[in-house]
Amino acid sequence: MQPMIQPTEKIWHNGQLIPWEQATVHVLTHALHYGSTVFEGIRCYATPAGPAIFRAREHLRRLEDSARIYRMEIGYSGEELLEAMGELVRANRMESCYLRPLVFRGLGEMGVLPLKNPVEVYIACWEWGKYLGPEALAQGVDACVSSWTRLAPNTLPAMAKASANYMNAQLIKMEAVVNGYSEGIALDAAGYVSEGSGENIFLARDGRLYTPPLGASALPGITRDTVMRLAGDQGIEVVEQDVPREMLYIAEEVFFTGTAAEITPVRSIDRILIGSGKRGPLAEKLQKEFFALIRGEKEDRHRWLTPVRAGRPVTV
Ligand code: PPE
Repeated sequence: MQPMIQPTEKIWHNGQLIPWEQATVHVLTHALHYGSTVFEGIRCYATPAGPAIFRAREHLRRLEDSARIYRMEIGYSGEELLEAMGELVRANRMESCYLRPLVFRGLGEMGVLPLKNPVEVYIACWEWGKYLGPEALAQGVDACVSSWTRLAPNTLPAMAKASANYMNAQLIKMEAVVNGYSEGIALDAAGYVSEGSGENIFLARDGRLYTPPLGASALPGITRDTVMRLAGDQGIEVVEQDVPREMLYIAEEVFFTGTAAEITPVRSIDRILIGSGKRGPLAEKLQKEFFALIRGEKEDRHRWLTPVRAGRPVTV
């Protein structure tokens, strides 16, 4: 479910914590006109050792990748941004939250060529509950195959997490929601399954998991990688291959993965029940492992959690 934003005290901007109300931009900001923004979405979870950011380094690396693709200089190292995220979570006294680093071309020249516009870096955070509704994780969601195609290769680069890509995502999502579905699944330009508007997708058949390759215009999801590793740990085979649309309908299970969506089962697609129309055993097994890890109930064997407190005093 989409949260109404609850203001926090601070937002991080170009190296400083500023009051929430001051985190505004000019109407002639380049990004507002031409979509020139790259961003991340990262969860910080409550653990017995305090708030801990999940796979922070992998998310920040993807932010650097996105910026590089668009010839943007972030101006802060991954370590500096990691430090900034910790500072922000502490300053806002969040136990858990969703972090949103945003890097965009600011106010300067007007016109498509962005190279001289200043690059602005912000990090905000807020509380974000269950992405596809409170019951989604246990019951599964109803999805449809979108009439919109995902970004074609060599148009908007799908490996960059760029705001412009989310115009396509909005078309997919709006169409799904106005037609009574929770989410839309887009095909790639060749007609193979790509991903959801804000999630990667997996399906299970004969005990094996399948997920589209990155070449199918799918975002290199961090949760996608997490699920592949957790499946590997449990001896579940994961095959990255082109997925024909009809393979969704005959799957035993389908689930979405994403930072916001976590691991969300899909119970029907185009009103065809997936398996028995309930969360399947593989999704449940992976969810159990995932939630135990992020809650700090299981040893963090992959070193995926970065504690925010870690001996640093709270500075407000
Ligand atoms: N595909 C898309 C298009 C996508 O937006 C996301 C994340 C993923 C895959 C999964 O990636 P990852 O979070 O690294 O596992 N979508 C983010 C934003 C959602 C939003 O509505 O905003 C997210 O989940 O944070």
